[in-house]
Amino acid sequence: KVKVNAEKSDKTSESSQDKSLNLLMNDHEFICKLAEQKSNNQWHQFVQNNLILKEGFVNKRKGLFARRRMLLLTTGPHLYYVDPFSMTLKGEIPWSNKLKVEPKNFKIFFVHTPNRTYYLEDPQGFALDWCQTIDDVRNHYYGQSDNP
Ligand code: 4IP
Repeated sequence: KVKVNAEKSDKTSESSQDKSLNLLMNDHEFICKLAEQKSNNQWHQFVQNNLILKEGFVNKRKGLFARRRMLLLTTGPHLYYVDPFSMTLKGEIPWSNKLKVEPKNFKIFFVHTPNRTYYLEDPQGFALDWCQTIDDVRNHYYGQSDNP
């Protein structure tokens, strides 16, 4: 079983906000959220029983073309991407302490990894939100020491 954090939070879980990241949860909250995800979230099948922290459609550009993908940021951490038409897992952006995000504008953001930069577009214009959340996850798992 995956545990996000041993720290206990006094906050009761307010599941209203989808956007803000709450990695500090106790075991009970974690188990409840995972159970809920398992029964209600169609993307659960792709995330190896990890908890989805943020999900959303993006256009992932490679070469000339962009492909529409469901991007799933989960505990682990992982960044999975799924083809929503064929409902198949297409890949994963490899995580390490070297992973860095860079917002270009409200729609476009880059995820830099040692071997590749992923060009992503959030057509709804929440690129900054993606960057912030990925950064939070990065700091949670790897600390802030590698930040310039
Ligand atoms: C594909 O282009 C898709 O963009 C793939 O993305 C991508 O793989 C391929 O790059 C790229 O050639 P076409 O669909 O136009 O052929 P996806 O896997 O999301 O479908 P990744 O996963 O690596 O971005 P290569 O170099 O990985 O094959």
